[in-house]
Amino acid sequence: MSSTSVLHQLSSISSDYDYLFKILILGNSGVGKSSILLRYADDCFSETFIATVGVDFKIRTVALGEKRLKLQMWDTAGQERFRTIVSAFYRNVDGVVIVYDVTDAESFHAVERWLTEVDRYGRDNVCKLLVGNKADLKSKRVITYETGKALADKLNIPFLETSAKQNMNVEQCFLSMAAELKNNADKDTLASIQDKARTRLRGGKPIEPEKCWC
Ligand SMILES: Nc1nc2c(ncn2[C@@H]2O[C@H](COP(=O)(O)OP(=O)(O)OP(=O)(O)O)[C@@H](O)[C@H]2O)c(=O)[nH]1
Ligand SMILES: [Mg+2]
Repeated sequence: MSSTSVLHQLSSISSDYDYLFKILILGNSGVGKSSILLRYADDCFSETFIATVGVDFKIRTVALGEKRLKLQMWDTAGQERFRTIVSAFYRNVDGVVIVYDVTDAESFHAVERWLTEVDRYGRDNVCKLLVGNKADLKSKRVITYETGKALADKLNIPFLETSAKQNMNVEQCFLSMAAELKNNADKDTLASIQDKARTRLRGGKPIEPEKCWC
């Protein structure tokens, strides 16, 4: 997050938002990444599966307290043949949502591989969220809530189950990510102000942070 988030905030001055965050949605093909985004951005759902080609994105601005957060959400193709193209989009990402399908064990086992890609191509301190989608398909479920939660706990990342079809937890998914991104950006801004204050020298001695700003 660090400097980029600070820059985001600076560049947003006098624009229609206070924060701008880039969020990448990752996971195997067919887990419902596009459906989750379509539900969140346009409140629609389609049973027809049209695999994403490369990447696509949607924007939504949300209010959090008195601040406006502009979320730039990148929907990626899960198919193997797009892996190289997609990896180019990890750079400068603030948050990633890793999605698996609760009816598809292979998509669940692929979660750690997606996270390895994030670590390899993304920057440090990317916010992460694990999502088990298609929770409405109760009779076809093979990954229990507890199994998903245990993996998230092991990886030390938050976890949600969603249904794009039934509009369950979809809003929550992006709102919780947005809240965490804002928290981190605020911490970064504070740390950067304090750093600047500490490095200003007067008579060879560092000035206490509060004295720099009076
Ligand atoms: N029952 C149910 N079906 C879903 C849900 N979400 C998505 N689907 C279906 O799953 C299929 C795949 O959904 P997509 O959103 O296109 O999957 P994707 O992850 O974007 O796939 P790629 O673009 O190939 O990476 C579609 O037929 C959707 O209708 C859900 O929550 N419940
Ligand atoms: Mg898609």
